[in-house]
Amino acid sequence: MSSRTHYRICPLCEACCGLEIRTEGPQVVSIRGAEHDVFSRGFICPKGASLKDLHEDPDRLRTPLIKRDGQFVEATWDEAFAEIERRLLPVLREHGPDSVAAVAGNPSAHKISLLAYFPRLVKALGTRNIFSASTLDQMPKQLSSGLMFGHWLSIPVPDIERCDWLLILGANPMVSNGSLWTVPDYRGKAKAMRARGGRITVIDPRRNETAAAADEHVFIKPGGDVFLLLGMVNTLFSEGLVRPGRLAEHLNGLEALRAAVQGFTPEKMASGCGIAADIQRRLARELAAAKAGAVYGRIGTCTQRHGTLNSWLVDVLNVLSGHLDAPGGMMFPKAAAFAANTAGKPGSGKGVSTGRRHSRVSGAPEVFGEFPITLLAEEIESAGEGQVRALISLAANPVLSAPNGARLSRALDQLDFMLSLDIYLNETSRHADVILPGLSPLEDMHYDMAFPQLSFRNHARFSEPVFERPEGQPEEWETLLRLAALVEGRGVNVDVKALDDAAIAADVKRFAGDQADGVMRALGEQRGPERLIDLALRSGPYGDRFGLKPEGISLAKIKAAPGGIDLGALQPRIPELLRTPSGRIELAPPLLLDELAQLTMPEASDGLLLIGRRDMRSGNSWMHNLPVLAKGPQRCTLLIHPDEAAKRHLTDGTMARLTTATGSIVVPVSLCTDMGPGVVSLPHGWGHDLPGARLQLAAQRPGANMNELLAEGLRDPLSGNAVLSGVPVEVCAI
Ligand SMILES: Nc1nc2c(c(=O)[nH]1)N[C@H]1C(S)=C(S)[C@@H](COP(=O)(O)OP(=O)(O)OC[C@H]3O[C@@H](n4cnc5c(=O)[nH]c(N)nc54)[C@H](O)[C@@H]3O)O[C@H]1N2
Ligand SMILES: Nc1nc2c(c(=O)[nH]1)N[C@H]1C(S)=C(S)[C@@H](COP(=O)(O)OP(=O)(O)OC[C@H]3O[C@@H](n4cnc5c(=O)[nH]c(N)nc54)[C@H](O)[C@@H]3O)O[C@H]1N2
Ligand code: SF4
Ligand SMILES: [Mo]
Repeated sequence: MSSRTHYRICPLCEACCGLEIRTEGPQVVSIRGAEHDVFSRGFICPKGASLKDLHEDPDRLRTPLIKRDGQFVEATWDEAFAEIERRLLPVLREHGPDSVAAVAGNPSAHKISLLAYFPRLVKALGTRNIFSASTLDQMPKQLSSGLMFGHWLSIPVPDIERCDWLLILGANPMVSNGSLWTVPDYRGKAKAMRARGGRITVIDPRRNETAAAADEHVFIKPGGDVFLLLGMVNTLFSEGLVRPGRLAEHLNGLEALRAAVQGFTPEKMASGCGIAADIQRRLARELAAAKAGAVYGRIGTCTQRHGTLNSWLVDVLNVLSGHLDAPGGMMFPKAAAFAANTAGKPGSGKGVSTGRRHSRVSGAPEVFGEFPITLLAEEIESAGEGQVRALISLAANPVLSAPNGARLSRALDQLDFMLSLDIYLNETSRHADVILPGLSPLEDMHYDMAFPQLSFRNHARFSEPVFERPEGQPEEWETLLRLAALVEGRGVNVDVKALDDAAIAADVKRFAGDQADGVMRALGEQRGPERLIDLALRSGPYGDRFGLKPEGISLAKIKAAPGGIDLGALQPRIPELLRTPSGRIELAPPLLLDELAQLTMPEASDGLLLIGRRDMRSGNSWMHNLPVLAKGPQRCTLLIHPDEAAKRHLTDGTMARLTTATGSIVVPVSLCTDMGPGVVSLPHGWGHDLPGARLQLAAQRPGANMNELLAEGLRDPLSGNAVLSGVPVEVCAI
């Protein structure tokens, strides 16, 4: 059999590593980091190697499933589409567009087929009921970035290769491999930074793996970041350390900010964050004094009541200390394609707004076109005009990933119709009436739309499918276009190629105006996402402008470059990047100042607070069926300090019952001296013992679902993001 070596970008997390995959015929022989990848340079984590197991997983769906009399049966694609037409269209016709909700999960950000074509389905549906994993994750950062810089994805990242002082809050890149920061081999880069004399400080309620490899770790009370950050901003003002440097002429609201933070002295903030005033002051002074300093906050700072305030204050610190948009500080990537902050007129724009509409039951504002995913259950349960009666779930598993999965599970059973686009019959898709499978990543081409906008260095990389896809199985973009046509009433027998041609022609017209015909010709025989990528690259900031700039890039050039094209270190982008109406950085958006004015200090409590954690051999809820990842010790355990355990007669390995007002679960205990005072930790994404799912390996060690403990009513009111951390919990022996 013929041996071949392939280059494949890993779609399993935000690090986007280039992999070298050796195959013999239809078999994967080995997977390792691709040394020649210009961006990841050979890095790989255990999950990258699991692509073989994912490809071969007997439980991975390869044909559509239709539920008949409560049982899933295999079906052809035509039968599945006929069933969707028969069941979904009457709901739409009788109850209108809002009666069909759509929910998108994490993998939809990692697949161009999904990210580029899901919006076409949403547009065809015309529904306002859009939900996604974004409101379990980064919506606060998107909102604060939108308000400050003018676009939801203008998010700065640490320029780690030139940084000499880095403050990390609520992130664990040693394990997560980075988030809203595409940084393969964080470990190596952090080591190199410290070897050049740089200093890394981690603020976290647990001494996590990133803290263990840093210079300093400071425990914080879960949910307390807003107080620490205010104490630091206050210090910069009160000690005359505000030196925005080059950015001074691009700022709005400096005086309003100064006035707004005046009362928040480190002394007053200490009880809120559990960090002494002198430490808050020292951190602010170190940041101000750093030659190349950066403050980076991630999911731990977002999944809190004050997630948006935290996300804002992190960048306020970066601006005031002169480290935003400066080499070695927090910088804005310039992606080769698909970045809104490289399109349109540079320097100003429409900015962002929220609350253009409100959710029907709770009245929560829309943010970035979505409602909070924690409101999905009530929108299904509550009768009346606009009730959600059908759901399309795209690569999402909210039964495990969203708070109060038990309630959502019950709600899903009330739907008139549910369609899942998923590769597994799992805790969420078991509720569907029809499941349409996607391809194995090894059967799919890959270009990251989102993550080059968040990368530590600019680059453009593409990978071809490793294997041909099975006969008759569509790519997911084809499925999505076909569904869009179906809900538009065009029936099931549409010409997908013609739909794709029509869609791209509209894009090309917008970009090229009366040159559109020439551009269409230049795009040639390409179809689907590849044609989109070529158009975006060639019309993008490094593009060849279809021949006007012959030295520029195109998809063909990237394909021809082994390991992709390096586009250099990050460069300063302000003011060009800004899309605020004022053309300035908005330091004091009224929405945020109003929220700040209502801030109250938390009440002291002596109970335990629950936080989350991630594991290197896991990826949210869906990688627990892969042998290479599932082996080894039990991962769904409660980390608890030995002192707290002793008070409850718990010892290592015994079972504990965890109880909140929402639910109760039982998990094994793991004693751990790295926990902050009164803090316990559980990972999310477990609980694979629900009836009807088909995950044979995962079911052998199902773990328990942390989200059964979390309340769906707790949110950051500005962004709609769920509170997933710092939740009071009772722990007792059973
Ligand atoms: N308590 C707690 N809860 C959390 C978090 C936390 O820290 N604590 N983290 C939150 C975060 S950050 C996130 S992003 C969410 C994730 O929430 P979700 O996106 O809902 O969950 P995932 O576990 O990523 O599930 C992805 C789904 O996509 C399917 N899938 C995988 N690949 C493909 C594909 O190629 N095509 C299709 N069609 N389907 C595919 C999988 O089978 C699975 O059903 O979880 C959140 N939930
Ligand atoms: N191996 C692995 N990698 C992953 C994932 C996975 O499931 N497994 N999931 C991927 C996804 S979807 C995402 S979004 C990213 C997330 O990537 P990261 O943002 O790096 O997320 P975590 O590893 O959960 O680290 C969050 C940290 O926040 C801390 N924390 C909790 N509450 C608070 C608080 O109130 N304040 C502060 N300051 N810290 C707090 C936790 O103790 C934890 O150390 O990871 C991605 N990568
Ligand atoms: S770090 Fe992320 S992108 Fe890299 S191999 Fe692991 S899972 Fe894949
Ligand atoms: Mo996430």
